[in-house]
Amino acid sequence: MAANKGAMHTAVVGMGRTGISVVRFLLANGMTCEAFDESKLSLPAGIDLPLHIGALDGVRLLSFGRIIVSPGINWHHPALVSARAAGIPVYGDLQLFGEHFHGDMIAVTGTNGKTTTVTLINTMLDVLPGGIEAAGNIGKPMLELIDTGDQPPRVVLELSSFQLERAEPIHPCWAALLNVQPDHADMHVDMQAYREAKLRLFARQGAGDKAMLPVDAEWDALAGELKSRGVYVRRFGVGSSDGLDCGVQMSKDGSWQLFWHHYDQPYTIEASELQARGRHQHLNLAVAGQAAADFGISPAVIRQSLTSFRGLSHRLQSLGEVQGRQWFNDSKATNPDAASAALHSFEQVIWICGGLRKGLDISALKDVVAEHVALMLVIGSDMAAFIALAKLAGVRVDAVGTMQKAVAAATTATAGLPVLLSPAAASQDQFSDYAERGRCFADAVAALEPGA
Ligand code: UMA
Repeated sequence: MAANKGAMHTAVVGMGRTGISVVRFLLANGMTCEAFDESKLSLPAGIDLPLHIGALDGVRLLSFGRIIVSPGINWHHPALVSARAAGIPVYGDLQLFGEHFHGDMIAVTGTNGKTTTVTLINTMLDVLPGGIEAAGNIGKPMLELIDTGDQPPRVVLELSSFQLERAEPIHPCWAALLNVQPDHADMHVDMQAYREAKLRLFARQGAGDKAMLPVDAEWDALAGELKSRGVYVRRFGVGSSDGLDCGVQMSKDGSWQLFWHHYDQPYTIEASELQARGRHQHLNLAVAGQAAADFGISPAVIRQSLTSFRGLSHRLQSLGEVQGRQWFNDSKATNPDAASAALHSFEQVIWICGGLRKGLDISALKDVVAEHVALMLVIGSDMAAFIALAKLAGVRVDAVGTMQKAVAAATTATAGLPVLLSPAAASQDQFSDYAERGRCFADAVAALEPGA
């Protein structure tokens, strides 16, 4: 039974990074709360409040004035559904942030590429007076930026569909949608619901704001609607700098350049000057470059940032040459489209894949696997689907099970071929998260005899 039934006595559900930041924010602002989590854990030192461990108790939750839910807890959890039905406000940390933050908000969503884009925007806009802070799905809970009362003048938020679905729409002055590709089928009712959650990013934009959308026709209607509200709409993709705001332009001789616009003037970077690998990465770079230009960052600073960027850890990250072949860690590829983008970056590759499929259909990878994969080494729990994919694509497969066995098996495969870990699946069946999975891969590669 809740000890305090004040109107704004809050139940904070989920005690991971988000939940802890919510509790700290509420306590710092003189509000009372109690903590809930379905896993056995304890609260960090210095946080003293009732902690309820175990399956969420829908009846107990009804005694609170509001419920703040972490992004990783299913929005359709029966306890949350019944609380909403009873008229109790239920929302996530983004709503609290939107209500309390007063500076400029830049926000990026999309299935893939968010962290790279946000990291680059954060780096480039840091030269502005007062700098900038990055938060959200990138790993730093957004309320940590404002729980002391001091606020940065501007923030760049990486927002997941989970964060967007459980908050009243926020109002970013600059917002980008990078892509919407199948993911999180275990958490959203269907693909439409997933897409709608992402589009909430633009719901409050109006005159004076900027929105960045892919050039694909499926986004034309949204672009038209935003323009009718006075939003300045930018489009990115692969095409000409005459028709697009930023992206990658192909020349007749087969060379290509990355481009963005500073006012009406196009600026380009030759492919050979870039260190980041993969077309999907280059588009993220272009979007970040355009964001920086829109905030007045000079072309020289943008050029320097984009050409020196080598990619983030676990995102098509080169581990160098060991035993006569290149090794690439793309552990962050937790869905089929992310893995597809990585596979397209190689002619032929030994592909380490598998994990938790999150209810997604991976058979659509058939063509890219048939064209770019010489051998599939499958790890993790959802093996059957990956073995079926190998059969569909007509590619040799070995269900090795663990990362160590996958790395060992890769060393005995066709000489010289690069090895790519790009799982197309989540990691939590064998690891705490994608980063631990990537580190496990890197450690196994580092443990190989260098020249054997
Ligand atoms: N929990 C329950 N019941 C559940 C699920 C979780 O009680 O059904 C509890 C867990 O026991 C745990 C806590 O909830 O104690 C974890 O909450 P959480 O999963 O929301 O994790 P946080 O640590 O708060 O991290 C969240 C984001 N996690 C998810 O969206 C799953 C982090 O994104 C984000 O960096 C962080 O907030 C700060 O904003 C991670 C992520 O995987 C990187 N995001 C997904 C992705 O990128 O694909 C969307």
